[in-house]
Amino acid sequence: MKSRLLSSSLVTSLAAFLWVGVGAVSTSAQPPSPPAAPKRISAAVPPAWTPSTVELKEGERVEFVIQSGSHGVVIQNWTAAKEFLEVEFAAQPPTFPEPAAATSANAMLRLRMKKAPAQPVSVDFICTVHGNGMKGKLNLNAAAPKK
Ligand SMILES: [Cu+2]
Repeated sequence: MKSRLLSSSLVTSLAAFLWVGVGAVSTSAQPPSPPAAPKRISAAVPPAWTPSTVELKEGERVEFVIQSGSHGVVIQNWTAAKEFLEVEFAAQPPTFPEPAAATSANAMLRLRMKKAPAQPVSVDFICTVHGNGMKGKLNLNAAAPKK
């Protein structure tokens, strides 16, 4: 990751950046496959994420949706997580470096795992409304060994 300067400009350029990224990301090693439906994490009352842990592989997506109640989602330590995750959709613009998409809209946030880490990484998230009382985790699978 480059610098703070880059982070601050991400707020305004995020949308454009993402669309460029979606179109431009392809390597000679892997042909692009059609995107599968995103995995789904529901927020409900009493405050909980269901499921609270989701595994992602490179290219997979996860969507945070409100089932009942009022919730938001904050990806913790986004500065590190954004090396592997990108925001595909946010009901409200994320605030970098710690993105928060708090809204009463049904779909809050959709992330795509754009890159696999060399070692498994786990990314914690909490609710903007219920804080540490409503925690969850994304487990990012490590890249498959090169052949
Ligand atoms: Cu909540």
